Amino acid sequence: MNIAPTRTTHPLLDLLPEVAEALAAGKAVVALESTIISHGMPYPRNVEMARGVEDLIRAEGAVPATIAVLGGRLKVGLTPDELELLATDKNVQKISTRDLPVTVALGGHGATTVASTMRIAALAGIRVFATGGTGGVHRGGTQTLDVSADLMELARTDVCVVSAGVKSILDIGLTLEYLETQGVPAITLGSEEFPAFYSRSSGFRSPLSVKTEEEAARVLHAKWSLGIGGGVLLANPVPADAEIPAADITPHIEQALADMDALGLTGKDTTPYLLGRIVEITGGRSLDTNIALVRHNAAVAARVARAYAALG
Ligand code: PSU
Ligand code: MN
Repeated sequence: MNIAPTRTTHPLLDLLPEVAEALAAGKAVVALESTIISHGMPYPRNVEMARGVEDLIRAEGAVPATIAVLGGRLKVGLTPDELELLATDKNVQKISTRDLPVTVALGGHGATTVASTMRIAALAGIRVFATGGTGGVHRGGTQTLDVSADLMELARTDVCVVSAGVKSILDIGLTLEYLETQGVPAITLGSEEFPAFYSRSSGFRSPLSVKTEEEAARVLHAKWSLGIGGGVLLANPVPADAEIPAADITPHIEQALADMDALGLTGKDTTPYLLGRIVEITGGRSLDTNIALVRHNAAVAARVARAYAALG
């Protein structure tokens, strides 16, 4: 198999041939982020998850494109060795939009967050992106101003992000308010309630909802046809058989937040710490849930991408 990267229109972009061919033919492509691999899950479950999700997207009739920065190049589609490097190399930094120009300029490696993955996906012409959870307004965000750059990117970059909603390590209500202000549709698939990542229920009504992936694709088409720039957050509740009910996960989240405060962590280190701590506290149960919901999001994203491609 020839897996040498193909350079497309943007001089910093390297696309795997599978991705380049699909994009040239107008076929469905689903972008995937890499911070979830390097900073979101422990080895080797992280790389198994990454490979499994790619296979699932292919089985749904779309082409996966896992995104990262390697040697300062924007990689759209990764080889098995590149996935392994992201999963194991402790020098790979978590890079958001702020960090992207530095990593490119200095020729470094970086695992991309939702925000920076959206940017690179948009440069490559990919409109649909699957992840686990997006960032949001952190608890206490009105004081700390810790608001994930994922929300700014949703406001300005034309990509649909499929996620399992917003974790209650964040302030879900403020996150939904922020998205409304920025004109970002937060749409839940198949439910009137906005989901809370580990749990199907958050206690917040979803601002908008659709019943099918086909309807979601029509929303994307309508939004961008109207000239309304920016992204769409498509929330996909965790499958019922994999969820951790809100009553069970809430005390564990509180514990993880208290442990984080005791350590004095702030900024970009908070989300990776909290995810890892919750895996420890739950004895691995949250990791099983995390993997199940990412897989579910990938399947949904593949179907949205196919429906969107069919709209022309
Ligand atoms: N939520 C998860 N898993 C993750 C992340 C969020 O359940 O891996 C990662 C994503 O890459 C997301 C980033 O874009 O954390 C948000 O970090 P911050 O809050 O620092 O913007
Ligand atoms: Mn932050």
